Amino acid sequence: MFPDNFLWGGAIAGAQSEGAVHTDGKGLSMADLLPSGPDRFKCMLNGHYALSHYQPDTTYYPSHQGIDFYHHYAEDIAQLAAMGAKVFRFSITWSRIFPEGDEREPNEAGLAFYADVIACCRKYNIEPLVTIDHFDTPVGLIKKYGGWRSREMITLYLRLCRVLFEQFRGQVKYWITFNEMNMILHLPFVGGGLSFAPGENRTAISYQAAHYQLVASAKAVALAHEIDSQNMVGGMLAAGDVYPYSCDPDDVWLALKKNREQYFFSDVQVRGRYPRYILQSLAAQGITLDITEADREALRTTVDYMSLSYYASRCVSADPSVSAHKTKGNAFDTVKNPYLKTSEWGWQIDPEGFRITLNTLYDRYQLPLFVVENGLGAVDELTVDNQVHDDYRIAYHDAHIRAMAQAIADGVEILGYTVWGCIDIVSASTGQMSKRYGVVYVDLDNDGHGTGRRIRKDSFYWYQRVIAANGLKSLATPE
Ligand code: BGP
Repeated sequence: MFPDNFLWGGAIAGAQSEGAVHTDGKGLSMADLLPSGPDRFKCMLNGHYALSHYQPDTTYYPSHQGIDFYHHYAEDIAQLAAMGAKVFRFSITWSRIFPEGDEREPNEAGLAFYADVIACCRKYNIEPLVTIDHFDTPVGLIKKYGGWRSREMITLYLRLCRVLFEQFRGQVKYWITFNEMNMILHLPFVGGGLSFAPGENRTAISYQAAHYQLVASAKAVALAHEIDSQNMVGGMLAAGDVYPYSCDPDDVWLALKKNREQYFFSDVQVRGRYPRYILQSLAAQGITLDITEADREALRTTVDYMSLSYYASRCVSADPSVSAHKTKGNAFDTVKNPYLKTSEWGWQIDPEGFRITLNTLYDRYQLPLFVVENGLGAVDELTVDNQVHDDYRIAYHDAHIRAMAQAIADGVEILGYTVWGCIDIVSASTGQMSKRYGVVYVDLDNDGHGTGRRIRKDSFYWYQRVIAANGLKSLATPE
């Protein structure tokens, strides 16, 4: 069913967990500009607005405190060790290492923090899986260079990579260059620190920024291999196949185009060159990217594996009367699929879609996959005797692990599975703590109030059994 060395574990991101927003020399990151409440999405969509409305004295910014992982990492990793985790995915907050983003020398206190986190993982024989950039471009780089619209970002990103690869040589083997690189097309400020002036061509600037990230990612892979041949570097997609709403060829063609929008990123990272469909599509829009011969040479260094987040499949229709009925799914809109239920936040729940997506990606690349995000954001109730009976989350993961087992039986190679938000953290899209993903509850509310206590949910003990049985228990109903 699952390979003996299958890496079961959990995942978090720095900007959603660390807090310590100014501690030990850390600079501001894009995520620190996102308030909770109704203004959050407006800030995610408009970087100028986020920067001009940043009011830390009067507004609550969830990333500023997170779940204070910065001071609780030892306790939190011990929880994961008790659960039997084999791998722990976390991200480097860029502005903790380079506060403004373009310093020549790194902030030693920031490096020391991650050295402690990694040593803690190693102490428990937990494999660190490190995301180098997870939606937290330093504000200094946004203000000075316009984020990833500037080619200069490649040099600055590689300066960060070199420091990390050298500092953690032999202690970290698994790396991810950019979290959900395709997100830059949907949330350019979140994915690339991009803001746009009136009249600017957002598509052209977003694809140019994506190009710079693709070049930076490929150069990071080459650098990682040069510094330590044991390094395994992955790209990452916010994945989830897009279904045609009907067998109408117009729907099927639209679904193919929508899938290409996400697979463009993994096509370049796995095949080492631009697919013709994207060059034709950009040319048809009058867009010519700044791609040098040196860029093309750099892109020929390809990733060692492809990682993905999977929350749900999506659906498209060419019929406006059908496509008007939408629901949410991560940052993507989707036509509501009448065959699927949704979470309390409207995200569709489709374990079969997980099996389909894994097969599609593996058929496309014949490269090992790593599922680095999967989970259910849900409202959890803490009982008076400090229990969380999250059968709904157990059912979600049981169905998705079952689908992953089927994908492996179909022939798909999967390196591991890290449940998203393994410890309750701040939701990226809503800033809420109440949208909980964890198998460990954190006693904080949407305003950051609470004891911060960590409490194991029923799903913690269920997942512990799944890991101990290397997945076999996932096919059993929870005891
Ligand atoms: C992905 C991000 C994660 C995480 C996840 C869940 O896009 O990589 O950082 O946030 O979405 O989304 P949310 O936290 O908005 O519920």
